Amino acid sequence: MTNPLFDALFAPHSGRDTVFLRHPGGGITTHSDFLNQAARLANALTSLGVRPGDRVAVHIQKSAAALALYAGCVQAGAVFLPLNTAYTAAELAYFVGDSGAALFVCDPEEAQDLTAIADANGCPLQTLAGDGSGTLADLAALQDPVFDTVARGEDDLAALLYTSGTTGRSKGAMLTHRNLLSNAQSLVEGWHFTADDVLLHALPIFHSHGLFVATNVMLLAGGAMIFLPRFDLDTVLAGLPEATAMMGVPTFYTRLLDDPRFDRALTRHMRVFISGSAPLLAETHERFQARTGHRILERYGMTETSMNTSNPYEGERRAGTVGFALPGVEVKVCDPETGATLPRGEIGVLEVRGPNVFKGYWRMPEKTAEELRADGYFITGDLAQIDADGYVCIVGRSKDLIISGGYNIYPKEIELFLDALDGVQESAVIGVPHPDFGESVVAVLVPQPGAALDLVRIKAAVDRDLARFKRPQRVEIVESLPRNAMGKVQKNQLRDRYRQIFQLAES
Ligand code: MLC
Ligand code: AMP
Repeated sequence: MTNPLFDALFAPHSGRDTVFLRHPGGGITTHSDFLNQAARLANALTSLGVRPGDRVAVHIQKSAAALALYAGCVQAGAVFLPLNTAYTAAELAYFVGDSGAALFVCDPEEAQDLTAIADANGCPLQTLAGDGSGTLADLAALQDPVFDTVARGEDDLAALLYTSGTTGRSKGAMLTHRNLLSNAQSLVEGWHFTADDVLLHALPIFHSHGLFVATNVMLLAGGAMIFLPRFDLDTVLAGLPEATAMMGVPTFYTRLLDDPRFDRALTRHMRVFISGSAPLLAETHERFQARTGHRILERYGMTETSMNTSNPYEGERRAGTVGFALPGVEVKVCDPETGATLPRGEIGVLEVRGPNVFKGYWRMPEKTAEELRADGYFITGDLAQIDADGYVCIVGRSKDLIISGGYNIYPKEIELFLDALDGVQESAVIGVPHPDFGESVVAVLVPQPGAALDLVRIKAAVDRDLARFKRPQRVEIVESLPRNAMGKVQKNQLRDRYRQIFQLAES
């Protein structure tokens, strides 16, 4: 039977007693233990009625068990749908409903709160904890550690990853076996990963970066991962001597640079540091080299496309750029109005095409048609320029998006939420520079005439319904929003007005 992703990433490790995961505190997970657990979970999923093509929504802590569930879903032909652990119940209700999930797996501690969501969607709820306990784990323990891998085609879905949208409604990006496998193959080759590598993994595994870039690459290369539950500076510093490679968002690297223990001696043995998900300031790049002697390898990607471009492993890693298109990927810079390709050196919207580009948005054909052209080019919404040597440089965004610590926040979603609150006439949500997160969220509120805004109640509503990373870090109250002649809110003016507030607060 063929199952492209399982056959390439997981099946080759069956029966291998090599180390796959090293856990803080000394424990390990071998490849064969991992594969056995994946097969048990695949049997458990099947016994719960999960069929090929069904979505399995997963809201659990980062752990070996969570990765085994990913593998089990792929083996059973199901579509893995990981959800940010920071999401609130209100946010989760949308994803479970929209995806039509056949199974919802959550942490045992939140089962009570999430039962209503599962029931409302006619979807069974199972639990799986980071320590490998929970109802799904109990069921898996009774199963055979062998599973007859379900056959899938290259164009079948392997994962559904939700990404927010400029309209405020999250869209499920449909990722196929071909999308994920082709990207992992390009990255292993391009970044020279082998079975000798040990990747320091401190990213979350519900996003493309931690799951597909980091984990798929290491599975394909056959190496090991130091698997940390989150980015904790001390634990990362302690793990570095055992690692050969690290992947992270820019905040990881600025936090490391802020610590004097992070120096040349600690990093001398490292093979590569890779950054992405948000712009790495050229200044961070230079400071990193001055401190460690290493030049960070910056790459560029998206949920919808996995990775598109990368600086070269060999050759110049140019600060402030995201390098060249990966093999098989085409990139072009286009006029935002006409879509015509612009001459080299001009700034326009970046479009990408290749085996990495997703199949479309789940049950949203109109949205898909707006962003994915009939000729296969995906309109990224990022503004780019290609320099004389062919290096792609991301210079801004045409989409209204904030990236905080590598997490995407769509202002429209927060604005719709704030506008619906008592006493709020309208709102504008902007991103402004933040020394730790790169950008951070500011909400500018206009009260209804005669209303006095109750900021305590507003905060309580925000805290209840919005994931932490989306919550405005500052709320400003103004009489009116700046608008142009067409009535459009001038967010640039607001960004200029509040540009300094986190800088001033931190200093
Ligand atoms: C945590 N908080 C954040 C935040 N992360 N707030 C804004 N932005 C973030 N990114 C909240 C916490 O809940 C807490 O809230 C407060 O901020 C301080 O937390 P902290 O201890 O400083 O945060 P920490 O847990 O250390 O997390 C920071 C981080 C983490 C940068 C390590 O956010 C992270 O791992 N980011 C990686 C995101 C990622 O993987 N992105 C890839 C997307 S895929 P309170 O209320 O308690 O103060 C993609 C494609 C591609 O984009 O190209 O890769
Ligand atoms: P996401 O939707 O979470 O997958 O985020 C994708 C977005 O992150 C892209 O469209 C870019 O705006 C941004 N991004 C990812 N990598 C980089 C990078 N190296 N430099 C600048 N922006 C990046």
